[in-house]
Amino acid sequence: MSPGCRNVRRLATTGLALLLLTAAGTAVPARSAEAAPAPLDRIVPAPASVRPGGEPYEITSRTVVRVPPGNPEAARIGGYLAGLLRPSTGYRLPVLPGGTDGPGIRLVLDEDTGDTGDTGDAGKGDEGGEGYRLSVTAHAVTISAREGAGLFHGVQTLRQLLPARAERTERQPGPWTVAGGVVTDAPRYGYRGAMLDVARHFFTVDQVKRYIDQLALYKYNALHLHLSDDQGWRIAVRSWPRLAGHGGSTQVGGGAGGFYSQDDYREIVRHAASRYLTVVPEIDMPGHTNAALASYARLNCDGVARPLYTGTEVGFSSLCVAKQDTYDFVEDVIGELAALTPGPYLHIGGDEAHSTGHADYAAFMERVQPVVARHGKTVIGWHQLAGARPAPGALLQYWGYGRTGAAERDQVVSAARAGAGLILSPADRAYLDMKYTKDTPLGLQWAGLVEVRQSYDWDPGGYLEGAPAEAVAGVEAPLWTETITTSAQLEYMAFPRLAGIAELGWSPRATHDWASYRVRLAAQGPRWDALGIAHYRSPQVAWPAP
Ligand code: TNX
Repeated sequence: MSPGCRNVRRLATTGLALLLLTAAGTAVPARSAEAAPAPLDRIVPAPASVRPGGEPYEITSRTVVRVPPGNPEAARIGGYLAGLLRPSTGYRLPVLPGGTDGPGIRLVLDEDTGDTGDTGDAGKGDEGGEGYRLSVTAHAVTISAREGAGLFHGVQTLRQLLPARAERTERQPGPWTVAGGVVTDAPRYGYRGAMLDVARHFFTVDQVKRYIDQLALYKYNALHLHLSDDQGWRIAVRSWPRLAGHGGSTQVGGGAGGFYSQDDYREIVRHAASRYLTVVPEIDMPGHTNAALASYARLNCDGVARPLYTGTEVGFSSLCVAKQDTYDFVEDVIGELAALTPGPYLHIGGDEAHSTGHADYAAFMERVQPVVARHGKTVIGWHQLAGARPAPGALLQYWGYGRTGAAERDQVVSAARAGAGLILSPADRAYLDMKYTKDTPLGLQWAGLVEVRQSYDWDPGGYLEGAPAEAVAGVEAPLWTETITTSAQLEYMAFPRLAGIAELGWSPRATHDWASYRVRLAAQGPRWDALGIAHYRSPQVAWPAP
């Protein structure tokens, strides 16, 4: 063998083969450019701990997925993984129960996994069973977890360790190599949400499912659906049929709008559950209610139905706090929604109630919060709920930012000190509808311009000065849709910022580092391309050439 030839051999194993071979004009390799596996820590959100080393594992035509026998949930997760990889690899990847000592990709349920011990501020002891351990040797990839949620998150990690082309739906060249070593991982926070405003513009069940699949890739575990607002009512309520039938018949700009039947909603809940996300439904009250006030005259203090509204002003509508009809409505709507929703939370809005006097607002919330509790759910409200008396156990979703007044902030801090939980969605960081730069064609900018670094570089644990760190339940990235009408548009606003908020919710504080994040984030670009996810190619990130 000539020295030159040996040289090519050696380089082939380091992943430069394609480049050199084609530059030399000698051959077109059957294997792709990225022969070297991605480093074990090149994932988003950053894992709690990584110990690289040992031989890599290669997925081949003989690879099988092994799952614990007699466990339909693990079998389903195995099937999900195989289903992701079959189209691009072209391999059969059968899912086999048992034989978890054998070679292959192995899913293992194990009581002792999940407590990473070294995540420092994880603090919550992985109550949700979301932790996992991923171990890679030449023999096998083993994902172990205490519960299905952990296995599922481990599968997302494995996905990101494979080349981006693994996400494509047409057959791609190999190799499919995963770096050797061990990842031990568990979330910092138990609540990691994304909100979709389906009220300002309606999004179909399929569009919502697509977003759920995208959230799963970054280990989100909650989908908050903003189901009602001035411009539209999006969920069928049997006892008040005009809410959806009339209130759902338009949207911002005057389009046809739409609503989810109860079966549609169940399907969203089911799909979310299959991706280990819980659905948090929101009915915004007492403001943001024009669609309801247009549907039923008796909800108005003057007994006159309001016209439907298709503009983008806020703060002009209010339920009639003095009327019993209002509480009949609340009882029925919350009752039906609670019955449809397996998750623990029900969001009652409470923001921007500028047309409801303070005393009325407080009185309204005094009556409504117990209804939620009676139907077995925990209240979430926008942080203005701190201006009333948050029910025991309630979570306040903080959407303030630099310009939020001290009095308003102090009220939230006091409520947190008194036991309310916090979900952090600071508008100048976590709002996915804010423009990235002044040239962003979509979105708003009332909270400022939110570039990728601005969105990532803050700490949920210390954001609200004076609030106890234990009060922080997690983070949420809201996407309001006044300016957004298509999936491509919502993806463009969400990506890349969605990935950064996911990391703030999942990764230990000690891993927080813009320099490392931007490298890991850059590696997501080709993955989004492969998945057909529109995104903003921020100049703050050194994306690989398309
Ligand atoms: C404020 S944030 C709102 C929404 C708007 C959003 C636009 C919050 C609780 N209320 O009604 O859609 O700003 O960014």
